[in-house]
Amino acid sequence: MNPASSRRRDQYGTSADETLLDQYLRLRQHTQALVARLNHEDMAVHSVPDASPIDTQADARDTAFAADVISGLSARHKQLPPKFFYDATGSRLFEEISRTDDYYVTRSETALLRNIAAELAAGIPQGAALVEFGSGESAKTRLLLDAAPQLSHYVPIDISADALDQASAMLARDYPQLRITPVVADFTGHFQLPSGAEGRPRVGFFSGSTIGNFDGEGAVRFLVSARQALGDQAALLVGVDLVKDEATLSAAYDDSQGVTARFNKNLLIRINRELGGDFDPDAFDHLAFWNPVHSRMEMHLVSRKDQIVNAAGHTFAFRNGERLHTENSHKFTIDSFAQLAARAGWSVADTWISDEPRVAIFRLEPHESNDWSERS
Ligand code: AVI
Repeated sequence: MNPASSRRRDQYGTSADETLLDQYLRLRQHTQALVARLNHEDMAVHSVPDASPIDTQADARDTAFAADVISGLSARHKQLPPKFFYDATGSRLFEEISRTDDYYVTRSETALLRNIAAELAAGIPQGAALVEFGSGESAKTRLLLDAAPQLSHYVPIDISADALDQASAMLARDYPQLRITPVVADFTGHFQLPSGAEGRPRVGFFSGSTIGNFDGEGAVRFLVSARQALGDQAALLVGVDLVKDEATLSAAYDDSQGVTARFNKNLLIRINRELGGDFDPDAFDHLAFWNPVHSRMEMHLVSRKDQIVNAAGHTFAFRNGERLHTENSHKFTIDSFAQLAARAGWSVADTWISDEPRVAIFRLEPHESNDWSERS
């Protein structure tokens, strides 16, 4: 019997696992009931360019966070979805990462976007809506907005209300002719666009290699949802990180200034604050490594000792050296990404590649045949 499971039995007896499962299932049921009550109008945020985005799903998201923490920390291989990195501090730390010398992804992609902005803009129809998934501080968006004044609507979608709030206010000031309709939503689940984006051509924008944070099935699900939300006449611009040498990748996910380590540990601080946890972030080490089998960088938090941690009303045992898996960041080849897109009903219409360290931007268009939904 391993020490973690014996400790858990000592404290809770055999029924502890059942209790955990019961509580998790109850929480899940509660979350599903909350989400089920939301209708199309609730999911959309009505256009108020210079006001804070309306967040109608906050309760459901809080409950989902607790449920995911309980199930993720109870699993045999402890894990948490990376979407929970992005509270206000996490979003700020991510912006800080993207300014480090080691994290090339943002720098390479921004330079590429700047070079090809006119070409991208030439493919955007008059009066189109730009729909951005995971917009953050919308820094790269400005390159598109500047190059494509024919855009009439901008729909930034982000899980972080704080980031969305600030970015929308700044954009409303700088692009007064643009109708901005921010949406606070978890776009890894089902989402619908606000009514302002209906009846006009739509261009999706999913930059920053965020698609790499999904697993294969999650990426296909997202691309299918985007395909449904954007419609048949849409285009989708996707920024993707490419497979490259291990040293460059490892430095990017364990930067010499330690910002990525703080970003990773901030997840524990968020659990402490929002779910009454008592994690000691100093009792965990940041770990990042290349997994060639799955073509991805992985991030983990490694327990520095045997320890018991409380969070979300539950108790979790960590063994010395035990890992909590916090993020996968998949890296693609041109072919592997085209294959992924095809599974979701998209064809690659154009590909642009940056200077070293190389990232790519794909312009996707719906397959001509209409049978894409059956393949999802
Ligand atoms: C947001 N996402 C694409 C980043 C990535 O590269 O996977 C998040 C990140 N994790 C560590 N550094 C940056």
